[in-house]
Amino acid sequence: MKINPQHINEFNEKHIGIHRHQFDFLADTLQKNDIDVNRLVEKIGNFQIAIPSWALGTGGTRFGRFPGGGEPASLEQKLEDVGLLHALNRSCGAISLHIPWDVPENIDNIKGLASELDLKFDAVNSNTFQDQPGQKLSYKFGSLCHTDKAVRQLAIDHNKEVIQYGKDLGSKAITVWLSDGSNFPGQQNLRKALSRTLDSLKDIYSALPEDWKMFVEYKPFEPNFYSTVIPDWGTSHLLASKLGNKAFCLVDLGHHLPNTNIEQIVATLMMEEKLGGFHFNDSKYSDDDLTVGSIKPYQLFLIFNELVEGMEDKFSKNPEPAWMIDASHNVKDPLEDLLQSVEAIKIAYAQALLVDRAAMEDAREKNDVVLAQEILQGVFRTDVRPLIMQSRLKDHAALDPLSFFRDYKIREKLINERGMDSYATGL
Ligand SMILES: [Mn+2]
Repeated sequence: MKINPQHINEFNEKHIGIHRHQFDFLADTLQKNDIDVNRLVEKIGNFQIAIPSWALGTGGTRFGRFPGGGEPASLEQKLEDVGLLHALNRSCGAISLHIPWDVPENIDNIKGLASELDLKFDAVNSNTFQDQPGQKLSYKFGSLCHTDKAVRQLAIDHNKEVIQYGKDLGSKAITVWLSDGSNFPGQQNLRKALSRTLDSLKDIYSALPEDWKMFVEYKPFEPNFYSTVIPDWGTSHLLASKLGNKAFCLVDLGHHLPNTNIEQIVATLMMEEKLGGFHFNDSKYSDDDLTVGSIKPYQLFLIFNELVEGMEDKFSKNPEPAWMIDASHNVKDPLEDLLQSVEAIKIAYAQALLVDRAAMEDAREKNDVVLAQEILQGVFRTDVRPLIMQSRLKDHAALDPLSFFRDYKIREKLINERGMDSYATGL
């Protein structure tokens, strides 16, 4: 199904009155503080977040799955769902594919559909954490780190194949996340496992086109519970540094132990010009894959504060990171969840843009701890939603995408079209 632009106009007409009132009040206040509101709104509108193909279906846990119907059953339908989101908020102009869940059968058709929906292809993702039907060798005891050279080669070849699919589609990066590790002490020679992983990554890296990037993701545990080969940002950074200047670290918010200072990791990686990609989600305990900003919105803001600080520093050579949501859970409508996630990201980004950097630095130079906190929290407590709505209004998106989704019964229409039993490939 497609969104009729006329319906968006009608919807916005209905809500424009209250929006104007709220926006004018905020814009007036900001302008009195010498903030260029038009520039701010433009920046917020330009910020695009890629949607992963696996977030479009209901997620599951090892205990079960409760799909709500109308899920995309093909790659074409996944693109259509991201197209729907993008039409609603004009902020999801890219999709991140996962091979082999999303192998394109006809590249030209897929590219044509993507351009029709105004979508780009973000980083492609390889999968060596599960065996595929008919696969001759198993990843049960690892992939790029495996003791058997033939298994390592299978995983290397798969990654090179993923790069080839990405080249055909116009992607510019590959994300490598490994589940490799061990469940029990003594199971794995930790030093050799890391060394073999580095060698395998070097082989994949050699197949990377000149204008591509490789993102090395890390995770402290799960599915392996004693050790993972790339457990933390330090190991990811070590590998990315040894691989070369096309390799970068990828920070996934859910891939940290509780209370890790993620904003500091972001700052460190940006200092080293090695922050390449970002996976947004939220969690209470670890890799919970909950809606971005649903549990720790202040942490999200503090992370964006460091990201914006790094991005606005004209001396920083860190490339603009690839932004992507990486979440998938059991109880919400996946499209509603993604709309909420994008909104939370935009709110944190907009707030970070509002931080008075000069005043912050001044407070820091004077060791005025109280003032530094006041500046940060003053921004965090500002309701910036009218700025985000204004950017959507300018971009012909829905003022309130979630309300539009419900008012126009989009899920019901998708269920009518695809049925209750359509199933999205993924976890
Ligand atoms: Mn991730």
